[in-house]
Amino acid sequence: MKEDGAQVRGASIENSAWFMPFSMNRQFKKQPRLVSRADGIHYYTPEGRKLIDGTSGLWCVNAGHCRESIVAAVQKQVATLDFAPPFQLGHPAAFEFADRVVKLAPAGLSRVFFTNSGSESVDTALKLALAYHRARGEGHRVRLIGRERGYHGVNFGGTAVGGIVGNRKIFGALVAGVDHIRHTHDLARNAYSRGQPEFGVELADDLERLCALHDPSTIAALIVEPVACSTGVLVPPRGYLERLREICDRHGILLIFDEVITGWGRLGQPFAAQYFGVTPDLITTAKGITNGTVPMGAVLMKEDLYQAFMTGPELSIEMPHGYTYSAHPLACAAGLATLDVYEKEGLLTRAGELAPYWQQQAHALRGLPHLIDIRDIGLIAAFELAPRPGAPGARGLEAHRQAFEKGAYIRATGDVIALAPPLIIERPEIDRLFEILRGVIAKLA
Ligand code: PXG
Repeated sequence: MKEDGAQVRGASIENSAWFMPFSMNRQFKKQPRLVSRADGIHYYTPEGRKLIDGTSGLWCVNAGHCRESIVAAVQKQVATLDFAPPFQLGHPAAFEFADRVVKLAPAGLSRVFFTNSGSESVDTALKLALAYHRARGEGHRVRLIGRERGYHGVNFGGTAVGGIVGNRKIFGALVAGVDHIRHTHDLARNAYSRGQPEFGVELADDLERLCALHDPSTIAALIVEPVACSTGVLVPPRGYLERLREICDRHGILLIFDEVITGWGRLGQPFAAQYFGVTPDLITTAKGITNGTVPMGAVLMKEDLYQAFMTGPELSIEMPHGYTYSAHPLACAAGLATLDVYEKEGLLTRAGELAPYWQQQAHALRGLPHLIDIRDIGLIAAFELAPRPGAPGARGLEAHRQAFEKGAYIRATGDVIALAPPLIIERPEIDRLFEILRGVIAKLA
């Protein structure tokens, strides 16, 4: 089997039918990078080369790969109850898992709607926000506000409230009535911040600008990632999320935290809401909810949101929304086993214990060529490279490829390298990951 050829296990990669997501299909298929096995914090290539997983897969395998108890739970479930319809029927694990999930949520977020991905969670939360206002006689609240450089998945609602031009521009008008507040990234004032940057709390006031423009009574919800991870790890300035909460309260706007990445222990608390001490009205999540093993997402909501739907005749469907695979038995089994691992191993708080060391080792790379910022929070770090003149993104891509050769899987979005390893990582492995990254950055042209 060769990695750089067109043939792996008899399958032609170069001419493969697979239209790969968010990938450079033609380039990748000529020079594929494959993994065929994983264990703990490592991936293995088909030739058996070991790679440190620097980004927990795609920010989802928080407890590390192929954990025995999760594997066993999924195997047992698939052989017992492979599927159960979630509309007007249930299976025990769905109710048990829902109750376990909300126990870990910030106080007051006591109900959960299951989906199959982060994108579905986001669109579900946006629909819940609109329907909630309507149920309370405030159907005039129809606008949805996102933030520049936000990523909220790829469905229509999430693409519309998202703030990445490349993801939006080719899909037409998307969803009507959407606007965006400014992003918080400010290298001039905040480069090389450790944890939350000092400057930028006033950027939250941009929400007041949109309230003045549209009238707050037309705004249903604001959705933000507590830390915007996909667009290069943008850590919120101190006081910023608190101020967003105040402004939303002042104007009756629902605040949605998109915690698809920041949920499940990434910052040292089950959710970033608890880490920052700011409680949103809804939380969207996915990924780490099943340790990435079986697709699943969830929307957590405050009790009064749920109760607003539980009115009207009892013989009515309170929420005309849901998926064939909502609360899929395999996902619930994986989720329950995942929560057991998180709890037994203290993983939902472990990032807090590792963070000081992680931060110190990350910032030790300061001074390498082309590096213009290092930022971190919890068990996340980002390294921003100056774009190569005339070729933005080239250095990031090159770093990703070189790291793969040198023994680490890392993410690059544009010229920002992002790291977020499994929460089971040990200090010597952190050292190894940064050593590989140091070597890679040092050699970039
Ligand atoms: N919201 C947020 C905040 C996300 O990070 C989604 C929604 C969508 O989730 P699904 O499960 O539909 O993909 C995400 C996904 C990256 C990367 O490298 C990040 C995501 C997905 C793929 C790659 O930063 N986040």
